[in-house]
Amino acid sequence: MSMPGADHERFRAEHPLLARAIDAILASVRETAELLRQGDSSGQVGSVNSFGDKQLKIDVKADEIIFSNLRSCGAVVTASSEERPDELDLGGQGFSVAFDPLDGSSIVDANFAVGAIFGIWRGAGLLHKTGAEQAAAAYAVYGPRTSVVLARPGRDGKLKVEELMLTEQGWLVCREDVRLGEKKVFAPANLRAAADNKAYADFVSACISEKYTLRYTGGFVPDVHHILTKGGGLFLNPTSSGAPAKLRLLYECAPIAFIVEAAGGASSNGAESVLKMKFDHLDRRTAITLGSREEVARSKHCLRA
Ligand code: P6P
Repeated sequence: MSMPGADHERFRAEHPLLARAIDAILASVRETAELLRQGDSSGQVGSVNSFGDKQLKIDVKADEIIFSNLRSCGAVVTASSEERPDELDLGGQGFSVAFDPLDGSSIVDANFAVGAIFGIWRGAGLLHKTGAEQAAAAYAVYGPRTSVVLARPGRDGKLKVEELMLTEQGWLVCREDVRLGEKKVFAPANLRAAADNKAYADFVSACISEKYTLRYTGGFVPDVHHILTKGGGLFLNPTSSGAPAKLRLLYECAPIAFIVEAAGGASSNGAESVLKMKFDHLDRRTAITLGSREEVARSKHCLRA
């Protein structure tokens, strides 16, 4: 089940190992979508991952599916997941992969759309790298449809952002060139931080008085996908002393910011693009605002109380 079409054939010829890693991700997304449809995996397994998050059966199964496909594709040297953060040697050659196998598992039982997030770096090892060094990044949205948004090297060496849709005929390209506009939509995550982060509370009030459209589900991936699908907007996750950073830099923010910036948007940790932040440890978390460039510029001051 590989990437479709003539442009992908050229990409495969120019980047054979990267194409194999991406095919392994597409195969994993297809299997995970099937698992979610079966619906028998949302119960808790009673364990927690090394970050202390309760694990659902679906978290563990999705994690196993991805490691298995990355190992068998032969193009992955090491991989690390939010569920098993120690970098595992997968015996391949070419790339290292970091992933969140199922982001938003806390809303699976409410039957909300959830996602998976993948970052791909050249060479072995992820520690002390930055998001800017990614070779490619992808996220999957498991909603009424299953789709993958992928940022990868394009024809002229620039990054291309495209959307693939899973159909009965396999993966089809449904958007050739995903670009961000400046739509007035906002997705305020970690809203409890507004209780002791006045700048955040004031920013949300300003969005309301300026008649922004609120679109927030509690799932990082579908909330960002809405921004990339509807022509722009802003996802923000500020923090405060009472509501510290929840999103992880390596497994969530860096791959998503790579895709958003490749689509003409911006990201910020309040001071600089999150793609400049080093993975000085694999569990590093960060406040983040990302989306349309102007919206990121006007919101980044409220990221830290
Ligand atoms: P809050 C889901 O558990 C998640 O990690 C992200 O997908 C989402 O953006 C965030 O948590 C939601 O956090 O505090 O707004 O519920």
